Amino acid sequence: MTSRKTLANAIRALSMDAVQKAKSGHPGAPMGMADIAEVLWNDYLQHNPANAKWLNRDRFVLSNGHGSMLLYSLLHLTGYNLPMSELKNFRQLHSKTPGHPEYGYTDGVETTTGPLGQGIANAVGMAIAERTLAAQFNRPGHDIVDHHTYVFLGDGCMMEGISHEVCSLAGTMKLGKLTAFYDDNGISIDGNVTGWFTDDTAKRFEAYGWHVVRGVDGHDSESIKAAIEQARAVTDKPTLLMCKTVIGFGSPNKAGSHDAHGAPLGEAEVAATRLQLGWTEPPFVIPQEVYDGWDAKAAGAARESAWNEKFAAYEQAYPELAAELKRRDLGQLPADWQQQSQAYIEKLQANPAKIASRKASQNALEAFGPLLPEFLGGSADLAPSNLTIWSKSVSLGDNPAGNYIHYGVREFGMTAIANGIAVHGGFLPYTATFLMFVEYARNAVRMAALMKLRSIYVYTHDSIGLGEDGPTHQPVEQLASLRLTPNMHTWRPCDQVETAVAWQQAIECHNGPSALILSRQNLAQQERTAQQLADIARGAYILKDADGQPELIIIATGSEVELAVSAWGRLSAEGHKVRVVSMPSPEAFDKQDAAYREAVLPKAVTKRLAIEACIADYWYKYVGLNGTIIGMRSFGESAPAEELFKLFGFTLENVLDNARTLLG
Ligand SMILES: Cc1ncc(C[n+]2csc(CCOP(=O)(O)OP(=O)(O)O)c2C)c(N)n1
Repeated sequence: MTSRKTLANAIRALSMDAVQKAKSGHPGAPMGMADIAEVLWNDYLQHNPANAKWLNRDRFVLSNGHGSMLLYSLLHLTGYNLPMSELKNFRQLHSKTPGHPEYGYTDGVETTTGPLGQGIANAVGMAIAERTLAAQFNRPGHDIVDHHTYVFLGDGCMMEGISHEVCSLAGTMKLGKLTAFYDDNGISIDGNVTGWFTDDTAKRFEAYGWHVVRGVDGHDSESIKAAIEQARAVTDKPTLLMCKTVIGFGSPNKAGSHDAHGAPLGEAEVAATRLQLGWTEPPFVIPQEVYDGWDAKAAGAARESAWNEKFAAYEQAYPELAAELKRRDLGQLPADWQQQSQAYIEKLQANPAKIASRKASQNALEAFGPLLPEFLGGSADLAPSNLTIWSKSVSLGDNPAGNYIHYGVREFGMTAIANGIAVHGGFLPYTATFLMFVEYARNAVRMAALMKLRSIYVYTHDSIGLGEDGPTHQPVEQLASLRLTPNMHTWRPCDQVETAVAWQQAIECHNGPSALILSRQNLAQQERTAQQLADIARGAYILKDADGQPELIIIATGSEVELAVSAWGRLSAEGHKVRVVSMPSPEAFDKQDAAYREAVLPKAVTKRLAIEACIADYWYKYVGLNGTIIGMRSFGESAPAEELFKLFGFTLENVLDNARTLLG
């Protein structure tokens, strides 16, 4: 039988050879963590290489994503759809082996990692999802959802602030099936970490309420095994395994040094490492007995078919639950969704109300929530302001089968945890904070967009309209930057009807996250025909119009639509032909066919005015260089909202002045 060392050396050889061939990459971490990975993957990980999406698989996350060759080696060796040609193509265009693991590119890559600290956050999300799904669906004698979440992380992840946010929450939530392997090699890019990272990490995690196993020899399989056993024995706390490893293990001149971190070892050192490891094969050649030692295909198929039998028994006993679990796993909406959501929107249109869009959002949750048990909501300690709790919200703290997470003041952690929940499957996460604090969550928002995740962001207090809290809390540039993020779907609704449509569209969106940009202040309801109601979902539509070709088009979003409509009334009375376009989602509008876009914004009409209480520059795209924008060009101020709207020109008089100047 092939020794464990030889099995681990296969990872080392593949990693150093792939990095060498690519002329870039990180050989050190894969070489250092190879022994740990070998024990975890060969002795513990419950997975099936033939079905990377098997519902009950253990989740594995490489938070130190720079060590991507570790994961690619594991997937290749254990039998996933990742042939050697892909390893030879490491970091090349259209390969399944990009520089960092990318969700959706490679079977078996559970999440995109690379920005340090977010993989551990995603893993916390996966562990929350597993426990919640289990609580919602398992029945006595039927443990259908029952898997572990394992995560590797290094000093970089530990230093990142987000690791504090999420590990603190994981401790509080007692996520007993989460096991983190800390690659305690004492090295980061700049060298030995003693100059910049001297925390007592074990004590830190104990303070969070974690179970910590100290002194794991990351190169001794018995020590690793014993540590994993200890982790599994403690079921009411997440476990951190403090694994002492040597970065670049096996490299005679670069092991233990940052020289092994982020560059190829070099031809001569690769040869010397082969000698030291006793690895005699040429690059990208794995002996059959080594493949045999790693092959997880038969065991994986057996595991999944055993689970399938369990599921069949569950289906027999609980047919409705089983069907519901399948639906949720596939991310499908309930059969009556279309009809019910549409009926709600029509009802709102027929029953006008002047309410804040954040309140309208809560009403939408109240209407849609009963249809969507997959909702797993939460807010970063702003629930009473974000209005994210509805009458059937149940905190996971009170009931493990609940549907609401009190994330605490952890915007970045919350958003990255939601990413983990989304990739786990079975849930539709929504999270919330003030729009301003998207800044704190920014990179996790970007990762959700990059991964095209189904995740909904409720961002309230959307402009200077939040008033007295002042410029620290008043978003200016945030909305535009969300709109500029690829795969992001941004909605800034103008009344309760557009808010419900925004929720509906976000819920139906399967190719990226959606951001709902909501007001603190009340917004008047607009009148609409059935056609106008249907056109909201197209991102922009004609809300008010003139007979024939308009002389002027006013484009507005959210709280500024009211102003545009008032101006339209006055200008029309003066005999001008004016059109008002409500544009809750420019991105959705841009995706409409050319005929629709031309019908709403005819190219011939060049007199255009945009009104939005956020950064002005975004709107040149729609008004052109000769157009006029009433928007923000500075940060806000602390004062009541009405005074601020006056100060910054969001008044009927100013809109009329600008419109008249354009009309000439
Ligand atoms: C948020 C973020 N900042 C910086 C980097 C660049 N970076 C990649 S690896 C690394 C050092 C990581 O050190 P460690 O986790 O100890 O990894 P090791 O050197 O042990 O492989 C840095 C700074 C990154 N990937 N993500």
